[in-house]
Amino acid sequence: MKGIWFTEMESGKLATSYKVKKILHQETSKYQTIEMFDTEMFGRMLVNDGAVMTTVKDEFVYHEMITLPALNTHPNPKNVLVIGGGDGGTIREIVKHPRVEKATLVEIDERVIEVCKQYLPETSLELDNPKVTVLVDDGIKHVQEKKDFYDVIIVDSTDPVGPAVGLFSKEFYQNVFDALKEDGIFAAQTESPWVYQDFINKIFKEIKSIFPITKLYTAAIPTYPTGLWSFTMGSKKYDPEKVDRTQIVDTNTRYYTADLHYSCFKLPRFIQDILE
Ligand code: AG3
Repeated sequence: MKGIWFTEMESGKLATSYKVKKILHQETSKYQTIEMFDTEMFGRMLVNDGAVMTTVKDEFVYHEMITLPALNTHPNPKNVLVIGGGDGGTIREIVKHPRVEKATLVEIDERVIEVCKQYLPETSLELDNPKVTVLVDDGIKHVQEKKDFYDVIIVDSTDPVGPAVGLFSKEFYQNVFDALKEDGIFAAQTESPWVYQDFINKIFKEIKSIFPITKLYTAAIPTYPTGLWSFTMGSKKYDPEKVDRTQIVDTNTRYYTADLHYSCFKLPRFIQDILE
């Protein structure tokens, strides 16, 4: 294949390649390698430690789906926390929501924020919004220190290897539970059901042992390995599938809709089986 290609390797077993128009940035931060490519198929692409984090063309799917099912399930999501997500896409969707008053981003790697402010204005544009506080800090520590504080917590992490491992542990989920108010909701990205069956089974059970209402949902994301992605929601009080339709706000989305709010929880049988 001619020209420059970037290949993401998944578990040493699957390779997905993208034709690169231009290498815009490459560095090694304190935590990881950070690369920005301009790709032919998906536009500018952020890659951390060799894994695609987000691209201009398909980022809306992930950022709408990691935030809006939880935000629209909560009747009053005033105070929202995002752990990870230094590109700002998750924050952008949150501040669009009319019931949100304050959003806090806790990102461990300052360089991700800076590189995205320079090369990904599409996702990072709301990081300077007056409703938003950006903290360069460890999200694990942050939730340990907060009690009964947030309405919604979104964990926008990378894969469960390297710096993000602690964001997929039972202790962490318990701290998230305690950092939420009595009717709080948590949502996290939980990887591909084609690759991470045992992992999804384990963390789903852990979250379920802590949160009274625990649900997995999926979205189709072309630039994450296998293209099918899962998210897990843990809720103390509100059931996302029983939300009154009038509570679902139309925030000018491109993937999420009120119908999809309910249908994303309807799982194919092989995914239901993973959760058993
Ligand atoms: N969230 C990354 C999800 C995991 C992608 N995994 C992979 N490509 N192997 C990135 C942050 C987006 N705001």
